[in-house]
Amino acid sequence: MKKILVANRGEIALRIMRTARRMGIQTVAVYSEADRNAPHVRFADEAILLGPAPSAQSYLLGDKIIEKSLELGVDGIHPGYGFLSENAVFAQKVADAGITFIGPDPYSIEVMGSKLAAKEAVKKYHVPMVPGIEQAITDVEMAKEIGRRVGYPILIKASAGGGGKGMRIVDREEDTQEQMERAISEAVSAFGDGSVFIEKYVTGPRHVEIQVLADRHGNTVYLFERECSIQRRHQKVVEEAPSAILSPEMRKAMGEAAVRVAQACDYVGAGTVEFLVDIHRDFFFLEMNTRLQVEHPVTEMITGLDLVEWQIRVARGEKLGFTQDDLKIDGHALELRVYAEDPLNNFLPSVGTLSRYRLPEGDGVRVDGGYTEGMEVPIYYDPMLAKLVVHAPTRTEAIQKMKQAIADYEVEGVNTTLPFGRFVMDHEAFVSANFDTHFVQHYYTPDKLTESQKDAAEVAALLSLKLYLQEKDQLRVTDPAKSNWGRRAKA
Ligand code: MV4
Repeated sequence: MKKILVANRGEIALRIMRTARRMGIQTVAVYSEADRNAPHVRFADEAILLGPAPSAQSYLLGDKIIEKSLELGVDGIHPGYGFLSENAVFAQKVADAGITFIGPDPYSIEVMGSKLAAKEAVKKYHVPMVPGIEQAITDVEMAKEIGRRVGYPILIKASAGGGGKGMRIVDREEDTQEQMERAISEAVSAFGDGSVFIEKYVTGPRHVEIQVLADRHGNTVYLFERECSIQRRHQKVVEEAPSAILSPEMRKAMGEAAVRVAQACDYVGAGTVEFLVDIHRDFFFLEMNTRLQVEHPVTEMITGLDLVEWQIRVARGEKLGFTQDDLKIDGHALELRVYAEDPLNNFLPSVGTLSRYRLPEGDGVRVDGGYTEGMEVPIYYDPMLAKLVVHAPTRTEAIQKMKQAIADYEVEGVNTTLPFGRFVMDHEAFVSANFDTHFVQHYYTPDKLTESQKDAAEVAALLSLKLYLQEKDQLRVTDPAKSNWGRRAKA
């Protein structure tokens, strides 16, 4: 493989091209009119303008991307995440053009793109699944029958859905008909496919996913787990590896189940198997993501592997250079997604120009980003500025390192989720690892952020006062812990 085109933008396009260049492979960027001066375009050896800013007129133009690839002699296309990454038709067209798709085969993408086809495929592989049915259902009486069998609440899910789209909770039998009609009509308008199925609703679950890697020679390994429960409205905000709640036995059981899911769809490359973990620490297969995920860096930090390098090597037909027994977890990694969103205003996108933009650095600090000072945040795409990733020997040290990195991260011109990240790092439930997917819902309100900012400001004020008094050697210093106005700062 001599030349790779990256069919993506922003931080992930840059991150993929960096590895390609290190491997001595030429890089081709694609871009929209809004991204003319973007770092991923500047970094690439060659770049192709696709069209106007909206994705449908640029980054989603699969045929145009293939046509340009053929003109430039591209021999591999990496889709990144989002856009065309889980489009089986695109993957097939790339292959038909004689170009290597750096990802799984179209068959794997197609099977895992349908929740029902996925359940059907993994059924014979002894993978735990949530009690429910594995067929599309339209009959309300049958739905009620299943509800009685598994117990309410139940969850109606769209087969074509994913990432939380097209789900409806049913608390009582009498609501079944109404919710089912809604679920079907939502699925039809969102996906053009009204197939829905039913699962028992798992309350207070954690979201734990397993990274897998497979070659074309029958070798599949798991690269341990990522804990992704800190999310809001199905948008992950903080991820970590390993999960603080998995025992070595559970890690092995989940890892081996994930490998079987991969084998069930003849998977090749890097993929992620999502599980729900309930309060009894039982785990259930949810779905498989057939792409490189946003949060892959935490896995890279604890395994020492470059996942993009292995995607490329496997796509070239190489064997995995290691076995499961060679893999060990080294330390603990955390990732904070830094979005240009306002955590004080319902996380609304915060557009503007990065009038000041300075990144934290240091040992065990990694920033995967696609922005520099002076750049504007475009409204057309995901507003993620960067992923702030830290790696330390223990979870406690990783949290400390993340707090310092957040403090060192300077952004002016747009609001970001950095203060929200500090709120998470400071929260007792996060520190004690006692949380589930409802963390944000349960604990976060905008006033918590202003409170903790005020607390921090008060502590700082007290410290500087104390230093001032000490230096001046005036009076006898009152112990701030005993004074009235110090009490709030300590709370
Ligand atoms: C569930 C569930 C509870 N019970 N399925 C949401 C995204 C999609 N991948 C599946 N999701 C869920 N499926 C059953 N039977 C709760 C969720 C869920 C969730 C899952 C992972 C991460 C965050 C979540 C937030 C809300 C609900």
